[in-house]
Amino acid sequence: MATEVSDCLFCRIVAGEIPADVVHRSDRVVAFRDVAPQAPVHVLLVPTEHHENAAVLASADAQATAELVTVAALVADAEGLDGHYRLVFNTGTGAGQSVFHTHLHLLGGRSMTWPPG
Ligand code: DGP
Repeated sequence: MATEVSDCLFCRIVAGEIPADVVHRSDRVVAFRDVAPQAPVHVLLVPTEHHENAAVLASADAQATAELVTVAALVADAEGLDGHYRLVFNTGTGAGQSVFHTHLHLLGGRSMTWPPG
């Protein structure tokens, strides 16, 4: 069962209380399109249980952490990205994290530069 934090945006999307364009759902992971896409394909993969960031999730639930990555690969295939995509966990405000429920960004469909901004 998911642990829900009532004022968490992504907990509310997981619970279906806030609409989202969901592309994959399992017991542990929900994937939905980012509302402000930074690439032609921009999907967020979130654990159904609330954890503040990727490191906290990894300490609490290694299986869910791994599933974020494996589901990202499935979604990338379904979106026709042909093995070319970027996965990003922003951690902390200084790194651009704005929603404090772990989420893995899947970005693809355009060429990407390095370093990221
Ligand atoms: P980050 O900045 O790494 O914490 O990423 C948060 C992402 O969440 C950002 O790319 C925009 C996205 N986002 C914010 N609010 C919503 C929402 O209500 N629905 C959806 N689908 N995405 C959202």
